[in-house]
Amino acid sequence: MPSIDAANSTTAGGPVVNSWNEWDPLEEVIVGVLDGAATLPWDTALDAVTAVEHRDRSEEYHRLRGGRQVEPIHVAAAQRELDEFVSILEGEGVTVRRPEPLDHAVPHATPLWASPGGNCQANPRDVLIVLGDEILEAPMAWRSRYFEFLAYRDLCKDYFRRGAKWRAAPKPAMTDASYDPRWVRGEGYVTTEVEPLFDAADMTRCGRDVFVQRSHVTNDFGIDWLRVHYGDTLRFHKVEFDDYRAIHIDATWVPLRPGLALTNPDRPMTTVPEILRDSDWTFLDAPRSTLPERHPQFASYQWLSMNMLSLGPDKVIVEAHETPTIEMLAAEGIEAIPCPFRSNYRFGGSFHCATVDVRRRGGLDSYF
Ligand code: ABU
Repeated sequence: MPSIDAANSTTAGGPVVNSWNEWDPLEEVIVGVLDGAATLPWDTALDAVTAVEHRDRSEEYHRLRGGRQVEPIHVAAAQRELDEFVSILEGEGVTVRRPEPLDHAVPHATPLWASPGGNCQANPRDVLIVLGDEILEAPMAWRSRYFEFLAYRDLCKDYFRRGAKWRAAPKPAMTDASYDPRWVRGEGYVTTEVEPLFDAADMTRCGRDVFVQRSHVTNDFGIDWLRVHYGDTLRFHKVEFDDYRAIHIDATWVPLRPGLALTNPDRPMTTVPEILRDSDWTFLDAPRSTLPERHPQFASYQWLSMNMLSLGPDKVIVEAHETPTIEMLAAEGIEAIPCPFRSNYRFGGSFHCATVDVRRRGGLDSYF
């Protein structure tokens, strides 16, 4: 193993892990993989984030297929898109790293619970977040996602050996006490407060200020844990939105550069931190998606049009069919590189979900 001091450098001589916000120029990124993906098993936690429009159909599908390998026909189209996404990134000079695929189509269990299977490693954003020069593994909140961190362990070990800080939040017990049996759709959250829970994708970073969504997968205990562990450097602001199936902030509130964020017109912010009330930022409602309303998962996927990846403050990768979004970005002086990605939505997200920005060129700053 190389010594930490000997290896703590990039080609440019800076830190190997460095990312303070969502928009600084991107140098290195982890992109998820589809190999080993399984269909999520049905449980209360999945029910809570399922759109009411297709809840019954989803329950039937996940009860039947949950824990089994995703059908190859669904993987093939998504893989072509993912390959194109990677070649765009590499063409832009970004170093792309990939996780080690795990087989999720196997029973998952601890001494406290069992699940028919796992999920996938298509969405590293949910599991890992870079806060400055540190990689943090999120505790997660679903039993099906409990072991997903293992897919990223080789990468984390490599970054650590090369000088990065690496921390894992406490692994939750995820007993029945973590899920509210009296939870009712549209009223509160399915996760309780017995232990810290969060998915990394409920955070969005704006330098010293990090906004964290209280959602069905992130609880107040989890937000408190973040405040205690990073409070010397970062300020964590709890946000909530009018979204009965809230999970992850990256199709709801998307900062694009200092002073400009995209907002979701269907999900107004209901818990607004002081720092946003007095800010001079511009909040632009994202255009509606061009995804056809007849799409069987329209209610779940329509806002993935907002789930873009910034290559820099004036360049983003956007889903190729989203012309209104591309035009809106152009009007703001932001170049949108189009890439088809809709076949990847069934794995849970779009470009932001499918990545973790490991290194961006830039340092810690305050933008509010
Ligand atoms: N991370 C995916 C979020 C999807 C949504 O909020 O609609």
